[in-house]
Amino acid sequence: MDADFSLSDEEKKFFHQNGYIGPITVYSPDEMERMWKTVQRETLDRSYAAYQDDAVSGGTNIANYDRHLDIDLLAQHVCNARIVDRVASILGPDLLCWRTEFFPKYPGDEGTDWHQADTFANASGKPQILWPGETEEDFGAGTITVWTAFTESTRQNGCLQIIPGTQNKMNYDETKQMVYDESRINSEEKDGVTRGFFGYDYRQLQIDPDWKPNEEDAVPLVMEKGQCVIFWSTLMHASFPNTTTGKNYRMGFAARYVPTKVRVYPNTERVEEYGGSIPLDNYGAVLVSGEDRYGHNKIARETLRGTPFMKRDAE
Ligand SMILES: O=C(O)CCC(=O)C(=O)O
Repeated sequence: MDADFSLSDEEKKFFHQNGYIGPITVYSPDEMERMWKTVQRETLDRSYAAYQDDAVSGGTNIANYDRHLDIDLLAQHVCNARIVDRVASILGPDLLCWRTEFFPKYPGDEGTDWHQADTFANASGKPQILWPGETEEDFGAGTITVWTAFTESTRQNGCLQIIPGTQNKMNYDETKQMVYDESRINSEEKDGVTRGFFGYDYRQLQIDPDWKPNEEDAVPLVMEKGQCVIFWSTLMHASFPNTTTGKNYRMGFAARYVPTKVRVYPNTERVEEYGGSIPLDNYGAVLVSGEDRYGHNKIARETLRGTPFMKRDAE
């Protein structure tokens, strides 16, 4: 029988209290280094990317969404049993990976603003996921994010930070509008730290404009290359700036999961955010485990190069 990487009862308890679990080793550092070298080279070839250059208007990080739909090693990564079994222990066996994103921090890059994401309407102004019963006005669940360190992630090069236990109360209202301004990038100090949200200021979504995150309770997630952390997107999270010089960049790869009952990109043909815009014609959510008994979402059974996604079989 295949190895089972489900969370133990103790780990589930920790997760439910704290909203995260990790770091967890998915790959050895050597394995990760080899994999990242190949993936990095393959990202340069966009001939099969879901969002073609001529369609990705605006030159922003929206262009690095969903490369698991065309790069085999990333397709394998989102279906990796060490990840999927653990996420299934939280969300149940019928699971979709609905989005992936690279999060680079190069030397000199700002940290990421403190934030929580629920429907991911935060930048686009339109909910990207809705759980059963949720509407565009009334929601409250989020996604499970699995953030894997493709390179070593240290305080100096911009590791993630989280505030444990904050996942059940939103401090931000995603129906408010943030204003995109590219000139903001790397130029704003917040409480003595250079931070931003990829051209937005996340504070614009605060429910109480005078509220501040309790940074005294923040935990830095220092990770070896090949380790991941699993957290609710509604957990308060941020990252440090990369204050190193030279070549010490950190590369995070976030894979986002929801149960099949969730509607992904409801009534949406184009996603517009981060100064860019992508059409969803080539988009599909990936069934990484179990069955889709709902039929709410377009499912990608194979990558855009024709490689089947290796779903984890449900018992
Ligand atoms: O890597 C970062 O700095 C931010 C990541 C993040 O916000 C996320 O994965 O949801």
